[in-house]
Amino acid sequence: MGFRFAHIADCHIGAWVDPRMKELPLINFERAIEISIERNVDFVLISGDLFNTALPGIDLVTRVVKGLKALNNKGIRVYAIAGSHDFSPSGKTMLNLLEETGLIIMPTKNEVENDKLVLQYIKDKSGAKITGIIGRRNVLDKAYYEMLLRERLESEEGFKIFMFHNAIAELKEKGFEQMEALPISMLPKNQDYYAGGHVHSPLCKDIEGFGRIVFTGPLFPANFKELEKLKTGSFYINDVEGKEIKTEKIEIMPKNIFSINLDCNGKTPQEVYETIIKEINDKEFNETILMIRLFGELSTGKINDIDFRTIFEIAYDKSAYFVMKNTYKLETKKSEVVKKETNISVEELENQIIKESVKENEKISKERQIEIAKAMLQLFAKEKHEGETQKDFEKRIIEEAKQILDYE
Ligand SMILES: [Mn+2]
Repeated sequence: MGFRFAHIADCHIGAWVDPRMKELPLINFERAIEISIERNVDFVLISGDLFNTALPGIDLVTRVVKGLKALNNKGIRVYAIAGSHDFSPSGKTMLNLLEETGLIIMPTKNEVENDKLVLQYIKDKSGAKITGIIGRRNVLDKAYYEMLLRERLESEEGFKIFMFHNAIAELKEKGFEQMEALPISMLPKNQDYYAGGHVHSPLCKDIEGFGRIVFTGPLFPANFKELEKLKTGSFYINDVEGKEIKTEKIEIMPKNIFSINLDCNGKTPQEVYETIIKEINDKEFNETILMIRLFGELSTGKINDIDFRTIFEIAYDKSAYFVMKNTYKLETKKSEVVKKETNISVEELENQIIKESVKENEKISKERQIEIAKAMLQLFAKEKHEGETQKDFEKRIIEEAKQILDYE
């Protein structure tokens, strides 16, 4: 008598800002649920980062609840742990609310006995035993692993699943060198399935003495770089017979992707513009996300001299679903200013760029220019209040801008 379960992680619902992109992680979440129901899974695991933030918008929560309810109606259990993203600094998470409603079960209940963290397995109706440790930002969860009474989990009988949300040092792939990670020795040994989250790259590996370790990859890529690299969202479905697990990766992507990767070294903004136009002119972009990445050093002019507005207009006329550009690695000829150091905070970087950009001016002192620039940056980061109309919001921002500029 076997059973089947789905393993999902890193849905990052709410990660994209634009409404059209924001919709895609939701579509993939709903699709993963649909597939899980079609495939008659006994239960679903969600290994952290269901939401991108601790307090996601009501519309997002509603859609997620609807999906969970569909599973519930079919008698499919959902086991979820919180990840580094769906946790506020004070330890609050929307998952607590979902648990209260009975839509999810959090298999992370624990006790501290003689300074040791004791976890209990929850026994699912299928017979699987499930436990886990939540993920925290900045690997704060490492402390839990340090306290963990591993022997208790290692000696338990039956088919055991350990859910976690952290990277494993020995399994880090290229490109993840910077990511903090736990040494594998901190995990309890002798589990059948390690349902991982946190690493946004799919991986399935059997490790001697441990068991099958699976990272699902994001259910929908959470940013430009991930979308460019992975081109799809993914999750896993597992068939279990005794101690045998058949693991199947499922890829889901609601849109096509078309990438333009252009070396702009020695090109003028006009030449860059013309090259992109040539690339897109003979194409249609139905249901396609157009991704434009520019890199290298322009021979003249500024990045903003590239006529992106027309490029975007043409692409949307060719019915692109969404167009995005990335000029992070594009430099202008004289831009010592933007030779970014990676180890400084955003604020420090802003201050540095502002300082290097202000020029001597008869009317306004350098200090005053810096003060204005900083105040303006803060002002433009402000968001609309709950219930405030666009018009009132604009008025408020303009008024505050006038105050900053001392403008009557
Ligand atoms: Mn994540």
